[in-house]
Amino acid sequence: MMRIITLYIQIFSAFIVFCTIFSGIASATMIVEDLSGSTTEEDLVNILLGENSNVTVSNITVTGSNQAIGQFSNGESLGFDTGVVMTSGLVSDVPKSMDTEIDTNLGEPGDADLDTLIGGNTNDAAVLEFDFVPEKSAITFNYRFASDDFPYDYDDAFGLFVNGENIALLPNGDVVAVTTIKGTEYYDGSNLNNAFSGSSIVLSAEAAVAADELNHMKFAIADTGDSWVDSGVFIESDSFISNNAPNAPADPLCEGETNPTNITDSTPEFSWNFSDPDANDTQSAYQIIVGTAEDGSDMWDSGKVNSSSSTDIAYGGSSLEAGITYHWKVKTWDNQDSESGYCDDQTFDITDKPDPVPPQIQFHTRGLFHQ
Ligand SMILES: [Ca+2]
Ligand SMILES: [Ca+2]
Ligand SMILES: [Ca+2]
Ligand SMILES: [Ca+2]
Repeated sequence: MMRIITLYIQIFSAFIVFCTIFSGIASATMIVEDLSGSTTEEDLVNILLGENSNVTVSNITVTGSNQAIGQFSNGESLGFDTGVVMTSGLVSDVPKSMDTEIDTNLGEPGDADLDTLIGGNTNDAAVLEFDFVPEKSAITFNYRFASDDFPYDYDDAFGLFVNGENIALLPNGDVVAVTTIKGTEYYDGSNLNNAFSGSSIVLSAEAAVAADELNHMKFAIADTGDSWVDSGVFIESDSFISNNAPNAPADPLCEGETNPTNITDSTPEFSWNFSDPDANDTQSAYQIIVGTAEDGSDMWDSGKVNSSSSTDIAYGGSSLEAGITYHWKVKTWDNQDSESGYCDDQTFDITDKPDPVPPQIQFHTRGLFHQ
């Protein structure tokens, strides 16, 4: 009997520990601070830039309510802990529970660029813009669009205008808005520890810019159709960087040769030279595909392999046969995770293996030797 009571106590204790841990995770409330407090516009931009951004910023301006733009922390559920939050309502509403409908008419005007982008009439726009000089000719950063308007289809939208052109796009090329995200693979309806009923997946924006020259960046979010039921965007801290994608890999070789036709190795090795316009960048990953036709991957697709190696990468696909010309190519990622294009189409041929040396010749030779 005592053993059973002890067991019950152990189970109960474990349950308490579990509940404590679980409630600890669930109750890590997001912390926000809008521009009506001590957070400044410069603080927000510094949060986005981080240390190795290779970007210099000037002329920062905010349009809209100073309660609609701010910074956040404790954002782990989003996939990034800290960053900048902008909303068509109140930043102070964002940490509320998911089932709270956040719904503030700020009485602010919309944004003309967003009107054009979404083909509608926007209201309660929150806009952050600045000039910047990047060291390299490309920029990237990461964000999530979120909204309480997903159940209603009011097409609240987010735009990110670099030199006037919107670069906030879904992977399928659509603009970032309620109706373009809802029902797609880019929608995430899970509880991300904030008031919005749903969000996009983490999205990455990229743009070509003029290196060492003045460029202009404008983040804008707004309600569409009316001013009610708010939307927001979370932009990851330290994610705004200037970087060039690597060039296609140079000097692709198979078994140390260009397009060899006499390969006898059933797992031939590939090599290439990593190439990047940014002098000090290095390879962080590669992907090789091998097929029976140009651009094919029916024999082998290595997938993205996180590795700095670019020599002696052994073939790892289906069995190779003689008499077929195989096509292959490789692409790489740099240390800032930007992706190159594939190298030009390469080929190799497996040759019939030479016949094993017939035993009778050895015997004959030995016989001659003994004469
Ligand atoms: Ca909600
Ligand atoms: Ca709305
Ligand atoms: Ca609103
Ligand atoms: Ca680079």
